Amino acid sequence: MTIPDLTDVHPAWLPPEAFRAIGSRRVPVLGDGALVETVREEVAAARARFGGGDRDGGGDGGAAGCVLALAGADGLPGTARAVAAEAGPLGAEGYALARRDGVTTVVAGAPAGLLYGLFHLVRLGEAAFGADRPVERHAPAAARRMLDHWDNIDVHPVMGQVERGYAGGSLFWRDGVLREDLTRVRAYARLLAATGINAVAINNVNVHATEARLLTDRLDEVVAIAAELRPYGIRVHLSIGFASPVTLGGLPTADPLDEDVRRWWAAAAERVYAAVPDFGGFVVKADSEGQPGPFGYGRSHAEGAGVLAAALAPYGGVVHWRAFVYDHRQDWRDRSTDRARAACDHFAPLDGRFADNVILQVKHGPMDFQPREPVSPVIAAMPATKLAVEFQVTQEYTGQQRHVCYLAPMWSEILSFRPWGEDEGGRTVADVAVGGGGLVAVSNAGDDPYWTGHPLAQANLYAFGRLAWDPRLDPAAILDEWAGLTFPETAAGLRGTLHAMMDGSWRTYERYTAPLGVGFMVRPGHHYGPDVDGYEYTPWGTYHFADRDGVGVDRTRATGTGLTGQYPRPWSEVYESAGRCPDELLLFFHHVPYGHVLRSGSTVIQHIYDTHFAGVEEVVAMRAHWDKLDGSGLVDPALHARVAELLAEQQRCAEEWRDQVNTYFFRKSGVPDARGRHIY
Ligand code: GCW
Repeated sequence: MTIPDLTDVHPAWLPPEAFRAIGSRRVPVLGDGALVETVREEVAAARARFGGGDRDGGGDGGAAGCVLALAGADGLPGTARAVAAEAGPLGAEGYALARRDGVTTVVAGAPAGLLYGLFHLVRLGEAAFGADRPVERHAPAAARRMLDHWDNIDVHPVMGQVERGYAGGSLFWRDGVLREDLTRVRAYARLLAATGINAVAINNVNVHATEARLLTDRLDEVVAIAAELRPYGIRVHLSIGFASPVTLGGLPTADPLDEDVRRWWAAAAERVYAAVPDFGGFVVKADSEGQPGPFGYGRSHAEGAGVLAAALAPYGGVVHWRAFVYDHRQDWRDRSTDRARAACDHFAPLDGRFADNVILQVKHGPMDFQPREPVSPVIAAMPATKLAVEFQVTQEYTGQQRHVCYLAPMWSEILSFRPWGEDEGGRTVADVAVGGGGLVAVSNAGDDPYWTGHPLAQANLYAFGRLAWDPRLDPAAILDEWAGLTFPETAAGLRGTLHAMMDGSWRTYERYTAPLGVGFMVRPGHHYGPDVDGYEYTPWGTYHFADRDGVGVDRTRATGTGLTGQYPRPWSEVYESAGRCPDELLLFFHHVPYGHVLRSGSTVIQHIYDTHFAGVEEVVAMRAHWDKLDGSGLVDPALHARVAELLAEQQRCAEEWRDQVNTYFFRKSGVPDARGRHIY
């Protein structure tokens, strides 16, 4: 194995410099196993660059040295033995870190833990080699920390190479074929491992004809990608088409209860595991936005998932079954259908009926990755089912990687939300996910030289991995970590600017786009920029119902669609009441007059005006912060130029949002801005 060293691609959070502290020391690596080998090679590459070993010699790592070891390794030095004994069992992925008598020790119970321990040392840098440190234990909260790629093999006529991808092409495929050189995939795996990610689904959940064949005659491509991800502890998962027994197998049906169908899936899984023994499992989008599913055969989603689960079970594989099921051919005139209710209506009755190796993958909100939604009611409704919570790192609805929008504060808020209030021991969304199927997110990476299009969007990818490892981490602290690694020589000078620009950027984005949780108002299809009525009379179920008197969706039990009744107390009561509902979700749950007074004291209409003016001003301030860095030497000029150009677009787009939203509501309501600002 060679450590990928790409010169034409931005190194993101693993620039060579980040390895200086390790590379300038002698660091014995003790233990066996493929991932220990990766650690050994990482250390060797760092030493080759920074000349370690000539300075601090000695079996224990020398006076200022370091030991990385498996707890049971032969020849474990005394200090490491003591640290291991003190740390106790560390699990499959945990590690312990200590510094005493001038030696920094990382011990792990298993090879994956040693890899994560190495990257922890990278994060600490010189700080790992200073004063003594007592034994600290680290282990991931969730066992599976996964990224989904919505990559296509063939360039889709509408969605392109990567559906909702804003960072160039796919890292895996180009124009219908697997890339010949997969070095970047290896480098990607390395970046992900440094954040704690351990599973990647490589293809789009909308499985088209070519991509379906990854399961059968294109399996060698899965083998090749798995080989690049494996050295960094990442398992490959595959999105499959539910109708594959028909489309690939030539069977007359894909009915999950049909014996031939069961046999077909079992044989398919057997072939996959023969080729990829550590294969993770299947991801399935069924009966959703045109994808086939069990409904087509009169079967439930538990039965549909069951046939796949049975096929994977002998090998320890899992099914990620997506809960994103709703009627996308709704009649906008039909006021009784509510897309936000759909997932809970479909899935809650199935609680307890899914096989053990099925994970129900639930989008964090009841609609669709909007910048502001309540937490999905499914999360509290299925105590007997393993749930994974799904986030969208790719910024489909949050500025498409042209806008700075640091999403960790949103994810963190969701993860710490208590669906039962103080009941149920005050359990949080993170507790549900961690105790169930873990966390999953749609990746924002592509073949762009900065990986994520917008260089600052790298922070979102980094932060997702870190939050999946530990959902309690503070988003601002994650930003510091990311900045420290990404800009190792200048982070101290950059931190203030990055915090000023990024900490509040999600709320800034929320301010200049759709107000008070109402959502959408985006241009149909590509979803970039404003179009207040763009989806209002479409079949997609995403409406705001603005008229001359008011705006918002009545989802109360009293007079609306009854979504509030899908939540347990206290939220079923809080959301039901326009007076108690948090302002930021008011229009998600209520249709109110423009003069309705918010909890903040402002009226709805004045809030719309104020936040839209403020949102643009905040973007202007962001630009001023960034402009000050020009010529400062703190960031590479090319990176500076790329961000500067994107900030100009962000401002243009934010102004467009402001002017369209304000004008629209001024014309509807006839209420002037109390502060007399210009509305068109
Ligand atoms: O937000 C919507 C996107 C679709 C996507 C879908 C999903 C992959 O607009 O592009 O399809 O969500 O999550 O399945």
